[in-house]
Amino acid sequence: PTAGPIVKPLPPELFDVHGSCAEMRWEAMRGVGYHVPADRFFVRNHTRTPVIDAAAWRLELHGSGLRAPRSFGYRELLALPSVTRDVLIECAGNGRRFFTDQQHQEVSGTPWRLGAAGVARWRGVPLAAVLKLAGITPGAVDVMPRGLDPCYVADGVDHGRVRRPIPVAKALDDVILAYEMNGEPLPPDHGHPVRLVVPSWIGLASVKWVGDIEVSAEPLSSPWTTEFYRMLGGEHPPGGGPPLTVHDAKSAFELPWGAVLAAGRPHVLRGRSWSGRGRITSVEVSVDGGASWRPALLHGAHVARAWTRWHVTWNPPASGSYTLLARATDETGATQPMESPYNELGYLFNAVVRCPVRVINV
Ligand code: MTE
Ligand code: MO
Repeated sequence: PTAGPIVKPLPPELFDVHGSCAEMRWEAMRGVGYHVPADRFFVRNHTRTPVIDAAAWRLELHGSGLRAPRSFGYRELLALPSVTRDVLIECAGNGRRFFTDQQHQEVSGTPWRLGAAGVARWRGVPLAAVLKLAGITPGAVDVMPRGLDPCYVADGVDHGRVRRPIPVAKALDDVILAYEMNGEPLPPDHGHPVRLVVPSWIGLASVKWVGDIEVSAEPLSSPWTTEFYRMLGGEHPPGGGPPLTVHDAKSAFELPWGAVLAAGRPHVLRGRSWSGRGRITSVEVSVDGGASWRPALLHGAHVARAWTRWHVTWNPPASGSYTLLARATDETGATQPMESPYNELGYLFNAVVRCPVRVINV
């Protein structure tokens, strides 16, 4: 047990706290490199961070899609061949607040701005390797990891431990059972001792504090595929759209919300863009609320599964209020729209965000 739902310190200049979750303030990325340091990475907890003894921990694999049950200890996992990859994790609700603030639509859930996303360098064992060692059968269809954090109770209903099936094709593709974040053992808040990292998919798929994995020859479901994390209401089919998988392109400036800048001198506006659908191919910035756009300079554009950094230079001509916009296009040709489709739970907001800036004479 810990004092609060999150273990690490949450200084107000780095985080906005929403109940058991903490959002990164984007100005925290100014002067920081490509990766978000663990002490600045956003935290999305359904309940609270459990503190788990790695030496006593085991990962249990079981179910009708395995020849026999099999378990792995922490040391055993660390002794297997590892991979190290830069992967972005983003909450499906990132940007939710803009359904309300920009589109005047009522949605429920954590009111994130854009700070529920981050890239870290994850090291671990490919889930495919562990599934093969465990004797996954050709008939396996779904793989369901489950966390060791407390059961999730909402409105008096106990939904059990956080868990959600991944189709076997994705599980065997690029999923990692990660035990290191940015070269250090996973910190408690990010899944110590071991978590899944499921590239390009909504953050929920990346189950933290994983304790067991069910491998099944029958399709699996959980409240996280039947009730939550699907598009409900608005133009969506009755009962909701399919369970959410990949996230669309988004962009953020490395500025405080409501930044104040000096007039009459050039400013380098930096930001980052990402998409679960592939590489970012271009980013455009508007400093006049969308009347005109100009290309941002991308820094090393060829990154899948993570983000692309960019900048433009802006010399604000006069004092006053400005709205800065950034919109990215990914390799599928999809560009961030000016409006995001409404859904009651406020998932997958990916419209262009109107970023307020005040320019003053100094
Ligand atoms: N795993 C468990 N066991 N419990 C959780 O509450 N939250 C999920 C996912 N994995 C969660 C979990 C959600 S919704 C997100 S967005 C990511 O973890 C956030 O990962 P982070 O807290 O490391 O940023
Ligand atoms: Mo999430």
